[in-house]
Amino acid sequence: MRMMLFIRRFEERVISLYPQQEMKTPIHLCIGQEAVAAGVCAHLTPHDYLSSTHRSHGHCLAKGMDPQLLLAEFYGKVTGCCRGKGGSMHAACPERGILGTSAIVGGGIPIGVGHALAAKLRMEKRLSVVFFGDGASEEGSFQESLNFAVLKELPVVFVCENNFYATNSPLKARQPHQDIHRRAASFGSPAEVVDGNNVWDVYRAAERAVRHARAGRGPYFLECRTYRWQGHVGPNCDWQKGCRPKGELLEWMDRCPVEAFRSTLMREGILDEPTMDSINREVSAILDSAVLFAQESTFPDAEEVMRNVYYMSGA
Ligand SMILES: Cc1ncc(C[n+]2csc(CCOP(=O)(O)OP(=O)(O)O)c2C)c(N)n1
Repeated sequence: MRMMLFIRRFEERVISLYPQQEMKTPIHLCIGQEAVAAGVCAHLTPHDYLSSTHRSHGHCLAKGMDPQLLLAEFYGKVTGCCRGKGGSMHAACPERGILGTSAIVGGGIPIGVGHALAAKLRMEKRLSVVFFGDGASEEGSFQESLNFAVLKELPVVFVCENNFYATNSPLKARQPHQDIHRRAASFGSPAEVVDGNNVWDVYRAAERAVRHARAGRGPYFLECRTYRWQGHVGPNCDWQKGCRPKGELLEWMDRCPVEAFRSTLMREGILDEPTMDSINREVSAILDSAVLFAQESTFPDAEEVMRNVYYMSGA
């Protein structure tokens, strides 16, 4: 509950601060999709690998990344996770197993499989979890990666966040059926579909997947059906531009993963208002100090441009 709320509040802060034009990065928000990040990452250790996409804030936070490092990166500051050079689409946090996220659609999938291969060859007990979208599942790298992971029995959990859109293109206009897990199963990987807005369902499915991969039985595929509330990129929603029907958005907003879990916990007497208030206050305080840290940090100096960057001199 706390992690889902944290991701939601983190992104709401970004929405409220973005118009000040101090953040030097495009942003792809995951509001509406929090249950997938929280439900899957609850099973991971800091040692496990995670790879992700242009829409990675939730995954990185749920994997334990410090929000200060992420926000400072958005502001282009030297204290950011990539010293201000990566922006929101290229978050990294090696000490939490996030070696780098990729804005190349489908690009993070083979990289995540590579992490799993390395872990297996080194006989390390660590998993690789790969988050990607429905759009990425249509890239050749998806097919090749799945095939290779199954063939080599690699410890990798593939998590497809099927939010039914790639930029503005709906899945139903791109594929004859919407069952991405069926395509994964055809490679011989166990594959299941879950309600990605139900954190408890995601949690239990991820538990099966992680147990399978940790036991050395090869990859496992999860298709989590969910929905993003904001537009593809930027702080605003996009239904007014005709990118998708308002009714569809409202239906999914009615199924808010954060609110659904909060009310279930309340109904079952596991959570009460005072506890919820104190979680809210705690989250707010962490975000206040992260924003302050990011805003007050300095910009990188000019020499930083070439530091840790691979380039060919004279080319
Ligand atoms: C190889 C490649 N092709 C196209 C793009 C442009 N692009 C950026 S995001 C995106 C859609 C991705 O959709 P999906 O994988 O479903 O992720 P979502 O944005 O829904 O989270 C596209 C086509 C890109 N970044 N990389």
